[in-house]
Amino acid sequence: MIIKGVFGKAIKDSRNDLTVEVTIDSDIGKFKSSAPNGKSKGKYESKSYMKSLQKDIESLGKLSDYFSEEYIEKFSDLRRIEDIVKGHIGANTLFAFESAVLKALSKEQKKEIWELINPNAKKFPRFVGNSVGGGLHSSSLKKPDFQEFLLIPDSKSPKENQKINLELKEKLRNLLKKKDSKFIDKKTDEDAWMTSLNEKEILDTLSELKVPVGVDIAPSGFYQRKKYHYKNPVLDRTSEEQLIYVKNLIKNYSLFYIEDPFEEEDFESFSKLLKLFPKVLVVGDDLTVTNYKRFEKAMEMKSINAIIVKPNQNGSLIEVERVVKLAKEKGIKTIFSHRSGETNESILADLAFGFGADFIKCGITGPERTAKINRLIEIEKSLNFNSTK
Ligand code: 2PG
Ligand code: MG
Repeated sequence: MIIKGVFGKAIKDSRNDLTVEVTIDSDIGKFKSSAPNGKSKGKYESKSYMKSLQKDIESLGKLSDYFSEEYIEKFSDLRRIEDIVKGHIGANTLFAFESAVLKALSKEQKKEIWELINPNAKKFPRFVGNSVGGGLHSSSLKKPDFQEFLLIPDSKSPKENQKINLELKEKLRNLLKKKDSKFIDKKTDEDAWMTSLNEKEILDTLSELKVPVGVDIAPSGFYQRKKYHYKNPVLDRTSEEQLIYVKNLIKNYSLFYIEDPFEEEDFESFSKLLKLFPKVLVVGDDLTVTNYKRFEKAMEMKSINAIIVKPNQNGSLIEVERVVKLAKEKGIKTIFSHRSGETNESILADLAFGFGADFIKCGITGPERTAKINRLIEIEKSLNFNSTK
């Protein structure tokens, strides 16, 4: 496949913020893809745009001619594109560009996108569904300080996983209505329930659902000057106090999964927690930012046993592949994840399935979230269909 031209365009994401859409013109037609946008971003994430979205779009235009020299035929050829654009565009633009290239290859070779990564992929990721939210993702005045409360049903089937999550999320609406006098059916950025309850009250409620649960604390949004500043109720915690608090939550609520329990520099506290709870998933997101070097450091320090993989945190799908490879070598679970500002792009599902992700973190409802979920269900259907043929 030969790329004849590349064009960028600004489009709106689910939060109404601008994000980038990239179209490639190739010898077999036009293909486009878009990138999501984070709000609670890690300090060490790759820059979404080199200087600005507009400048990235201009840079793509200027580079357009260079790609026609390259014949692209497999996933690893993305590296040649990266060599050309390095230093000229940011992570969001690169991710959208590479996704569009994969779509073109998939069409040309009559293969699914996931097959370009691993034609023998079989395992479906288990769902980590965001059901209730707070922190930077909630516009409510009174809200939980933790960013996400996650439902993690134990099923190997995407269809079944989604059915369970939808039922549980509906049940949760009624439970929250009873407990939260301010509950008004409003949703967070990721289409999870907004509430004025605090994290303990929410975890009490979730325990009634009898399903494995997790939290994404995402404390980078409320950690300043060496303290965690809680607002609901108002209380400051030092790192030591945060560790004790998290320990108690894991014990009292039998948490299955805990993402970013500490701020993004604190590899040590992650290690202490993992040592105490080797069976709980201690997950790095802002800590590791899908970056190979940060991940290596987390490995040296024994800080995590699971890692969030957000392709646009890095931009390069070649680097994403390296991160996933390292995770597999080290027995670290991978969680492919959406961002809070999403588009209708569904490629995350193909990447998660192709790379053999253990989990996929996504919202449960809303068009941008269900685009990914439905794509996984579609892959499941196609494989079942082929195996019964
Ligand atoms: C997170 C993400 C996605 P954001 O912290 O895990 O849920 O949030 O996209 O805002 O960084
Ligand atoms: Mg996170």
